[in-house]
Amino acid sequence: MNAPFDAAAALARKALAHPAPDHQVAVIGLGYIGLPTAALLASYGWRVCGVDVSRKVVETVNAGGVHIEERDLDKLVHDAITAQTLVASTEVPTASFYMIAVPTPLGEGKMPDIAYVEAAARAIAPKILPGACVIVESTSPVGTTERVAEIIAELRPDIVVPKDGCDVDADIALAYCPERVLPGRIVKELVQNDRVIGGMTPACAERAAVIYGSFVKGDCLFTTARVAETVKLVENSFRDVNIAFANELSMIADVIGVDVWEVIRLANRHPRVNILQPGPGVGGHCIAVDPWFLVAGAPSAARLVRTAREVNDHKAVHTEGKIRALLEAAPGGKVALLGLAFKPDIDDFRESPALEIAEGLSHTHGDRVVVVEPFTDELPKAFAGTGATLVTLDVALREAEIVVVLVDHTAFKHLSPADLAGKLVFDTRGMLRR
Ligand code: SAJ
Repeated sequence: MNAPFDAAAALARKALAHPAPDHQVAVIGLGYIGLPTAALLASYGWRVCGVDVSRKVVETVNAGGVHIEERDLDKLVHDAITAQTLVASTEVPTASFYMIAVPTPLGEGKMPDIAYVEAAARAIAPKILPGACVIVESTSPVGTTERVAEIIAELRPDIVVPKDGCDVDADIALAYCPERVLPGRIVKELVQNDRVIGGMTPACAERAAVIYGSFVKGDCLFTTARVAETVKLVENSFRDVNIAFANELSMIADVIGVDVWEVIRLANRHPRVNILQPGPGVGGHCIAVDPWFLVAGAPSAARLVRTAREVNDHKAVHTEGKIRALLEAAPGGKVALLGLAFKPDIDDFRESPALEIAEGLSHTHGDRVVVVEPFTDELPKAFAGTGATLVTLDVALREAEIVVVLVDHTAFKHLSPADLAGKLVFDTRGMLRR
C-alpha cells in the first residue's frame, strides 16, 4: 500500500466516523453547471442539497422547475424533486461532499473575480465535518483551490486542512475538478466526458473521485489542483485562439476580396489543417472570459492568448461596421437581425457578440431595426426606447430590405434563396451555404 492510498483510506475512515446526514452532497450554486450536476447526482442515488443565494431559484427548483433552458434538464430536475433526492435551499447544510459551482466573473481591468468562490468557502466552513471533501468546479485562476483551503483553515482552526502537494494527516479533502461540458449538451457531457481531478494531495484526488466515479462514464484523470486549474483555462484558450484565426482570416478575406468560407472549406481538405468557423465574434461566459484568467496569471508571457481575445472582440466591432455600411447602402430600409444568443439553439445571451451588435445598431438606427430571436419573448432592457422591435421571422422577411444572420439557430436554417430574393444579405455564420 503506498502513502497516498493510506491517506485516502484515512480520509474515508474519518468520513465514516463523522457521517453527514444521509451521506449528502451539497452543490453550491444552481446555475448552468450546478443545477444539472445536482439533479444528475440525485438521479445516480445521492441525496443532494442544491444551494443558491437566490430565493427565487430555490423556490423554482423546489417546485420541480428550472430557471435555465438546457436540453433534458427539466425532466431530470422534476424527477429528482419528486423522488425527494434533490432539495434546494439558501443555507449550506452539513454534507459529505461539497461542490462549488458559482460564477467567477471578470472584474476590473479584466482581472478574475473569485469573490463568489470565497463566499462559498466561508459558508461551508462552519458546517464542515472531518472526512468531508470540498471540490471546486468553477473556472478559476490558478491558486483558487489553495485560497479555499486558506479560508477554511482560518475559520476552522480545529480542522487540519490539506496543504498543496504535502500529504499531512488532513481532516478534509480539497480538490479542483473543472466542468468542461458544452452548453446545449450539458446533461449528456456531464456523464460522458473525461474528468480531470486535481487534488491538493493525491489522497484528496482519490477522495473526490468517489463522487465522479459514481456517474462519469469517461475516464477520471488525476493530477494536482494547480495543474487542473490551468488545464481548464488552457482548453478554452485553445479554442479562443483557433476561432481568432478563423475570424482574422475572414477580415483578411474582406480586404483581399476572396470568399472566406470557400478558402476554409478547401484548406480543410489538407490532412493536417482544421480551421474553425468565423462568426460575428466570440461569446458566452467561458471562451470570451477564461483566457483573461490565463493572461492575468502571466501577463507578459501570454501574448498570443491576449491577442486572440482582442481579435475576437474586434470581430464584433468589424461586423457592426459592415452592417452600418449596408444601412447606408439602403437608405430608409429596415434591417432584420437574426439571433441574439451567443451561439445556436440556446437562450444564453451572456457576452453575446450578436447582442452587442444589435444593441449598438439599435441605439443609432432603432426605428430601422427588427430583431428575430426565437429564444426570448421580449427584447432585453438595453433596447428600451430605441425603437427596435422583436418580430417573427415572417414579419422580418416582409419588412426588411437587409437580412443579417447573427446566430445560426435551427429555426433560421430553412431560409431559402426565394425567401431572401431582392434583399441585401449578410450571413456572418456562413449558415446559408451549409
Ligand atoms: N464559435 C465560433 N466559431 C467556431 C466555434 C465557436 O465563432 O468555429 C463561437 C460560438 O458562436 C460562441 C463561442 O465561439 O460564440 C463559444 O462557443 P463554443 O461552442 O465554442 O463554446 P462554449 O462557450 O459554449 O463552451 C466552451 C467549451 N469549451 C471548449 O470547447 C474548449 C465547453 O467544453 C466548456 O465546458 C465551456 O466552454 C465552459 O463552460 O468553459
